[in-house]
Amino acid sequence: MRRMSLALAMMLSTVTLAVAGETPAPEGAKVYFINLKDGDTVASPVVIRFGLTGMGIAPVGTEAPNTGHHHLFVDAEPPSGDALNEAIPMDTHHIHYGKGQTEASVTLPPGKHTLQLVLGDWSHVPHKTPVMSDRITVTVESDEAKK
Ligand SMILES: [Cu+2]
Repeated sequence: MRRMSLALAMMLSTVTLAVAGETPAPEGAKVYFINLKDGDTVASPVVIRFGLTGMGIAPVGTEAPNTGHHHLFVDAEPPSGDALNEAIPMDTHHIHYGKGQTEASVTLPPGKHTLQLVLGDWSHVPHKTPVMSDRITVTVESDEAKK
């Protein structure tokens, strides 16, 4: 009995591994910034609206075809290599919108920042054809400039 459940557990974990990084994205799916473009100057906190065409939004843990949730990369390199098959890190440079949010108010320190949207699947892994926006640079004005 014990042996059987171990075998079952191993089988399940193999299945989970095989699924990671394998979620397909439909051809032509695009994620983009609705209200920001490269070179914009913004005030912090900045409301960022996330656009998605060709796919739908689903919260974390909901596995449905052609869906995912948004991730905002702040001053972070685009995912490449092994990272494309792994869950997107969760830290100040990689913000997850796992409830299915399509906009967020983001606080950024003054100065130049790069922003990029990356769609992740139900387990935070980029899709098999990664769905990523252009990486844009925005300048956050200082408090002085706002006066
Ligand atoms: Cu995520």
